[in-house]
Amino acid sequence: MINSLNEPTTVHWHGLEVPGEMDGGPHQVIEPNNSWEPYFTIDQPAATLWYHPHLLHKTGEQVYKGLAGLIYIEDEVSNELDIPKEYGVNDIPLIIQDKRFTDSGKIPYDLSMRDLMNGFLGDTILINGAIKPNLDVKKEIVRFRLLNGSNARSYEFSFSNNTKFYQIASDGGFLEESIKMDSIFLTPAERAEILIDFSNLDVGDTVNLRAGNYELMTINIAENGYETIEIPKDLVQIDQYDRDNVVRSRSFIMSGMGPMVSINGKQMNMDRIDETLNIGELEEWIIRNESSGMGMMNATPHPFHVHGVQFQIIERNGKNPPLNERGWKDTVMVDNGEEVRILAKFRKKGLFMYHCHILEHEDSGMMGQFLVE
Ligand SMILES: [Cu+2]
Repeated sequence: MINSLNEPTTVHWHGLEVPGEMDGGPHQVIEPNNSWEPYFTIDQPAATLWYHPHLLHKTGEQVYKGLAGLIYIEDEVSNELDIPKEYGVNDIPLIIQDKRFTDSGKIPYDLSMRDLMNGFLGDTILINGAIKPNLDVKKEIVRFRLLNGSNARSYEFSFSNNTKFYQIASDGGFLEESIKMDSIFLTPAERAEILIDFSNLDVGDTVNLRAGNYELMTINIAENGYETIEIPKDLVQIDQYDRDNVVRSRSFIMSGMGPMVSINGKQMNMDRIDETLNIGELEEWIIRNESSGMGMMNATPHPFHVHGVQFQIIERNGKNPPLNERGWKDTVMVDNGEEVRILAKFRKKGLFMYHCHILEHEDSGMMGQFLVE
């Protein structure tokens, strides 16, 4: 990684299970005109991951200005699944980010008090850097890999004409079964792979991808497809963690507002290790959002991200998580007043971060460090 910027940066592999010193967190600073040569072995299932900077107090600005992209992991399982795989043709990445443009087309990152409270919310939503693009597809099943790469905005994605789709993967890989959906909600940093069947439409038809009522992209059924495949029901086998095997439980309470956001009453300190845990032990993390506890009206949901691991959600507010949250996850939305329980087994040693993925909250200090040894 060569840093040609005139400021320091880092490159974090979001969702990858790699040793702490290869993670690209706030400790792996690349100074201007310097380089960083991380090396690691990929040993996790096929997934759609991403990379972005993780410089202390500067992540929001650097991601906002454009330092982000997708990483695909493929394996025997993904190669053998009967799903679309042709990049850019029927296997299409969709990175969604919101911006605020000036009249001259610049995107200054100037935070108001409101931005510090809610996170930076743009007024224009981009897909792969384009405003309301058109996409030509064939009359066939198409796979979209969605990344909410926004600093703070969450989206409820759906398609026009009440078009249904099937979610086949979450943050860290394929779900056990495809799940029929009307819409999907993604908070910042969350990913989803979906399949949508255009084979029942006619050439010349259009379908819109929406976020709420906002039309994001027009999909044109431009030509006939070549082959008909069925959307598979069964996808992969996931070894479900057993709660009886939990060695240790920890609580993470997210609270505070704006510049005062904290986890367990603490703000990020590079010189303080907040949690120490043992490699290979199954842990239960109980994550609560108590930001609204002060009676604030506009408290926000906090997407909680853990580095160096893919985890399983076992409970959302005392209930089983929804079907599409039963696969591998590295980021979980925790709404106001919610409690989410996850099970995680850490397989790599080193120092890692956990934090809110609203980047203005992270930059304000809503982050902590854990050491796996
Ligand atoms: Cu937050």
